[in-house]
Amino acid sequence: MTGSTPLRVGMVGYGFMGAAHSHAWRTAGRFFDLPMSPQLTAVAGRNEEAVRAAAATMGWSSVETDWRALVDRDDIDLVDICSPGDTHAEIAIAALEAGKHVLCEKPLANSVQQAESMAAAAADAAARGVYAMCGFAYRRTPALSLAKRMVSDGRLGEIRQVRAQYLQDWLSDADAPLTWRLDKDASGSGALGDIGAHSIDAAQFVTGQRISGVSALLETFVRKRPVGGDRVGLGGHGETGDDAVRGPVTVDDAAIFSARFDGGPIGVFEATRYALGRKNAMRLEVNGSRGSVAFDFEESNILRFYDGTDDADASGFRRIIVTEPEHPYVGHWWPTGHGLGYEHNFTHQVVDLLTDIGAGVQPTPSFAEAAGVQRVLAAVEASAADHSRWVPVTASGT
Ligand code: SOE
Repeated sequence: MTGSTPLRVGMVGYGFMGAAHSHAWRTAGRFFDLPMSPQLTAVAGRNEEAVRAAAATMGWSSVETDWRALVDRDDIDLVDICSPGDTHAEIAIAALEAGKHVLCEKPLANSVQQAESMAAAAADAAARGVYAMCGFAYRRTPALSLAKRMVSDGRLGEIRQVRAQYLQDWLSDADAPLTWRLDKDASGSGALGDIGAHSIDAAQFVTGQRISGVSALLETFVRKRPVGGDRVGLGGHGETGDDAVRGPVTVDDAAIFSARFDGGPIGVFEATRYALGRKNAMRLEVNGSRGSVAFDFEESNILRFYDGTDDADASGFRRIIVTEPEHPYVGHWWPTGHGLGYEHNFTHQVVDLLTDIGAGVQPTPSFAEAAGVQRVLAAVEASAADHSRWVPVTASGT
């Protein structure tokens, strides 16, 4: 039974991620037993008309047009940051100093320096029982959680190789409009930070190992895009007439890097928004001395498992349908065999966050762990800027 103590949430931002998080806050307590009962108390956004409309649609009780007013409110216990990356550090640090728990969308920040100041603020707050977590939601896909469990249980043996791809195609149209995700000042980086960060987190989460060095390539295929035009989902088709104004794309469109992990494995990573036909192919394959697992979010209820100890005449990848009560998170949802989708990861994220806050333990990934992902992102950028030079990922920045 979900506890009756209210947990009053204030969310900053109400775009795609805001909608996903709102759904999670509304849903978590209906399917899982939570220590507190989430209340959708306030949402903040700069455009009053738009934030009011979003509040009505997404179920928030009140609005603020300045995030500072939201952080200052006595009736907010947790601040959920769903705004672009350039806002994360200031909001998160102010909220933690004001004694509010924080959930912050990925990537944690736009630079290692910001990420480290956020991690320092989170460590101070944790000593006072106030917790911060970064939202790498794919960790909570049941199939990826199962993959982690299998690695931890030794089912794969010693991990040797990691293959991680995150493939989308919503920028393939060269006339798709310029949005904040294509502006380095707002987003920090392009495909690398937006989706490559998920792959980095998932690879480190599943293997339990940290990336210790990288060699990288970044590319921007379309350097100018229409400023105006119709936005559809993340992309759309911008204005293309003679008068159409184009602005510069200041981030990478695609990122490729090879990596070493601290326990010995090597890995290859690829992130792109130009892989025509790949819609949300967040893929991870891990090979060990005893077996392999392979995951593709386009078949998110499936985990492929190869057991290298099977008899040779009957060996092959097993297609585990991750819809059973024995699988992570799944038993709280539908009767056996019925699958889950994208939005469930965000619900699981809320469940894990509140469970840990209720128990007085640090939720994961902590800001310190997410700052580690930020250091990998920075190492990739440094390598790509210097002819793919090998760049170590240090504990204190690159
Ligand atoms: C856009 O590439 C995006 O919405 C990411 O920002 C999300 O983190 C990912 O879950 C889906 O794709």
